[in-house]
Amino acid sequence: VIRMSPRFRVLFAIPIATLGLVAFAGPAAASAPGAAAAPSSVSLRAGLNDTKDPNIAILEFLPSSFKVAKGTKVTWSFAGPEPHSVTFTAPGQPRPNIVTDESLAAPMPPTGPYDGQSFVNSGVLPTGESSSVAKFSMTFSTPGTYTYYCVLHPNMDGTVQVTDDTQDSQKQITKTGNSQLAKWESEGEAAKAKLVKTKSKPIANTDGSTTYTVQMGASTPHTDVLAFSPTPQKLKTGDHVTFVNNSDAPHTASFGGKLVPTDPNAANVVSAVPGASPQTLVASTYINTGWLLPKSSGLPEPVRSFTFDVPDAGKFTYACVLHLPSGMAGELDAN
Ligand SMILES: [Cu+2]
Repeated sequence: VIRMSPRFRVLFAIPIATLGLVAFAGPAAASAPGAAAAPSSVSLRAGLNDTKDPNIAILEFLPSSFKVAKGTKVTWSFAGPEPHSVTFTAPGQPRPNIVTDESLAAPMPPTGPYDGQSFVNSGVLPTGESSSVAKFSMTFSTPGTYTYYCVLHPNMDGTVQVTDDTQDSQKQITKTGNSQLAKWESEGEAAKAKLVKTKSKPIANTDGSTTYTVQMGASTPHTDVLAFSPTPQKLKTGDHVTFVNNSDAPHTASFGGKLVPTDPNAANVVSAVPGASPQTLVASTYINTGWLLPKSSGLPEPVRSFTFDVPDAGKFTYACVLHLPSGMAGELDAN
């Protein structure tokens, strides 16, 4: 046993105490054992369209859930073209839907770090025909689990888990988001392949004309296919084409080429123009189904359908105003 004299103990004590003070006051003290150093910001995607086929909109946050430490800035990017929102409701508040509340298109950002007690909304992004990626950021102040959703796609929801000090790395968030994206893209591509093979079901009428059916889009649990099923090949003067919405999204079939409005919420897009089904097509005239609501609305098929009579030979182009940015359009060629 080596005994130190009282004088030596004092000499040793000074540097150790000094080191201890430095360590306590320095940045090392912030890392408790086992806690990863918290990055100050993370980002993820709020849906996007399939990079190989813009007709396929992925209706999921990528990833659908992640974990952050309080104080971390979270940024959602909206590449579109199908728009989405990041929307948090206050405790007990029902989820408002843009079909019944148009004001949800506008942003209502948090006034400071978010504690889960108020309504917060990114608004619908990206806006207009902008091709740039829109962003929305917020910081969480209070540990807990917060769910959020998209006001346009009520089944599209995500979860943020806020902790005191642990969180997923940006690398983990990106990796999980990418693997979910690949899965949902395959799901959407299979549904698109099926939609483009859908026959137009010709029905022979007693007057010698034929009525064909065109399906408006298709839906899977995680995607919307924003395309029409193939238009009839043998369409003749006097025939009829019935558009029917059996998908989970609202759609329109709007004829008139450049006369078709681009704002989905315009009164002459929401309502049928010039009136209820059936309507006779007139070249270079705006004729619109109005919003045909999704199958999930519970409305019977005739209410989700609209018939056009084809009076003349010619080409009649049509588009869905709600999904123009995703390329939802078609053409009737009558002989
Ligand atoms: Cu549509």
